[in-house]
Amino acid sequence: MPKARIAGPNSSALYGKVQDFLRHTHDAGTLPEVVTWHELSDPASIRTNVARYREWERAILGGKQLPINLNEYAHNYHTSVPGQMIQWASAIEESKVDADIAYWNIDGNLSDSAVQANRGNGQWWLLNAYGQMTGDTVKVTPPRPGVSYTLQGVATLDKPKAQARALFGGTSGKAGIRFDNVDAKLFGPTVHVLIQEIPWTGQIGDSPQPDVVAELDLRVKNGSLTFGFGQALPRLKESSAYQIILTPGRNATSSAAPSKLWQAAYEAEDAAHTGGPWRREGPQGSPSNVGQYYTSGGHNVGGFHTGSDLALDFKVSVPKNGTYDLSVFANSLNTADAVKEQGPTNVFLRVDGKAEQELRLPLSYRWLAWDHTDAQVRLTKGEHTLTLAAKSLDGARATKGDALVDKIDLSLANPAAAETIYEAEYATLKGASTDYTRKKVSGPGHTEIGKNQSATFWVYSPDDGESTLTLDTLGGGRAWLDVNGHRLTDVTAHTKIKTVLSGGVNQITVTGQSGKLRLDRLSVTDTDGALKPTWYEAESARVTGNAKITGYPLAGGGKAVTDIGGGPGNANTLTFDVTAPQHGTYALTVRYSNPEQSPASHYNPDPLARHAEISINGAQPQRAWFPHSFHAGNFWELTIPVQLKRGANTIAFASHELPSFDGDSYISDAFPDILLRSAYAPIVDKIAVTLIAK
Ligand SMILES: [Ca+2]
Ligand SMILES: [Ca+2]
Repeated sequence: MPKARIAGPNSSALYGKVQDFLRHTHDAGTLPEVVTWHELSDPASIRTNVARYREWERAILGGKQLPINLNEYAHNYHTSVPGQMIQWASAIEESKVDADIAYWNIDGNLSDSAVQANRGNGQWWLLNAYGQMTGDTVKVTPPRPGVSYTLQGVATLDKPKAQARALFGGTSGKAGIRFDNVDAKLFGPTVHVLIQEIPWTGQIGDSPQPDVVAELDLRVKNGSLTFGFGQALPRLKESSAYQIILTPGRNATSSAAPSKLWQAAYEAEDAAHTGGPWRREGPQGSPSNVGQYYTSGGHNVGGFHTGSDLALDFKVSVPKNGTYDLSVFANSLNTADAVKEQGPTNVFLRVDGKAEQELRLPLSYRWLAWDHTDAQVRLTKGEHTLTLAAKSLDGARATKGDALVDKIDLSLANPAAAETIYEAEYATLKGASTDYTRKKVSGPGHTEIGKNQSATFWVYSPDDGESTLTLDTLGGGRAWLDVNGHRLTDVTAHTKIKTVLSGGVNQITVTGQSGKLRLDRLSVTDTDGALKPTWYEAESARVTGNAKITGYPLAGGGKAVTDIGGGPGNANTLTFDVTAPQHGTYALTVRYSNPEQSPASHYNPDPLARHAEISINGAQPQRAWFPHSFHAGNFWELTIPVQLKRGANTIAFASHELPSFDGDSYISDAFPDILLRSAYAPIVDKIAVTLIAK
């Protein structure tokens, strides 16, 4: 490999011996091109260790500086938590090094960023916001420079784009954020401000797009702008990260309403309880126990177990009548004896001893890796008791499994924010430019998109299904609209289109065709009724070979199809006969489960993705990957676009072990006793076929 890029010494910490390594490789002419070590420490240590290494480099290499890559950083206490990860990002950015999050848990999830099928947690959205910072970094002065587990941040100024951005977090309560030397020539006397929160949604809990905290215009005073959290703005949360975007405000309008009218969190460990067993567990992850997972309030409650009669009573107080969103942060180990049989552990939710609902608490690959189960409760203004119980009110039903509860989040969505606004001037721009000179635009301005230039939006959908996309333009050109790589329509003037989005994260791109399209914004509303899915149960489809129908309580119709796939050349398939009203592109939504899991290594649990070869009308199959769902009886949805013809079509699922890189050897021949690649498609409950857009 004559052009291989060499990195080293890749030690588990920055040992003093790295000086000997530098001396030797310098003298021998074998210096690596990139110097690497792990920072399995704390954010502040990055700053001091990089400075220490640069001292050695100055002494040994003279003027020469090697790029540094810290190729493992952060622990279970930090990963997934925006308020923690921003502190690492701040130290990495300030030290001007590259770094990679350590792989402590499952593979294929971008080091604890991706969750379920096609979804992201708070860390995913933090990294997405960080990745959208452009221009130059500017100096950030935190209240306690270089001290871990305090308020830290990263800030940038992009002059051609006329945007400044700051990402910060790591503390709770009151804090002031001040921007100094705000360039009057660039921003004008009035600056437009968007403030967002990126909350923690659990290690493996789905997160929507960042919440809007406020959108406003502010006059610059003596070159500065100040934001008072815990004063005019809400108090900071230790587990959240925050973003402030500044743009010129001369012609701005504030179109985005705050996402939530009210919110509060209640710790399970503080809730009253009756029955049992009841266990208050912790302290869990903390700065002195970084190997353990981050847990809200440091503690959780155990005891929702088969045979238990535990009930937790949360006393809540709400400001007005309404339908509130409730998130129960909970966890159970998928391989635990009590959990294995049923999958998700069921508990009963009550409001003031009434209005009972059954909830399914989430599964995980390890105890304490939190996720959330969501529900809605109707509450009148004032105090209420929300109860989580192991027994139903009539005593006829009971918890089966074993689950831990960390906290509940209660919030009231703002009806004015039902439409999510993505301003084009904040989008990821390729070649396109921002403009703030037009009056009566949404937000501070618009984006000009010329031929082959683009603006990309990262759009959240709560589920796989219909949304309405509205593009507001000021004319001037023509562009293509692509959703998840699929070309939907072209855009000139105001464009409204209903389309199927994937549950979780969607990439929506507007690419210039001709002229210069002035794009103001994209707005997205979760709608239904126009693009109706047609569902087909797998147990009613055709199975061949060893593929068979198996009973699962949470499957549609109580049944799903297993054992699709197997050895090379197998004929174990599942084929649906579907009818399409017209020729075109359809969203194929697969409700599936995937229980494929290798025994854990010394610390990595090893769930495996499964793949299906999906053939439409007998054509060359397209391959789709289905992440592990922690249990055969735990079903998720995943959507892929397919082409169907008018009338009768077949959609066939097959699978087999994929060969190694050489194209013809199989890892199962080399290691017959260790499961390394799945030979199976997921367990298929049912599929939906929906016209992709209208
Ligand atoms: Ca807790
Ligand atoms: Ca705009």
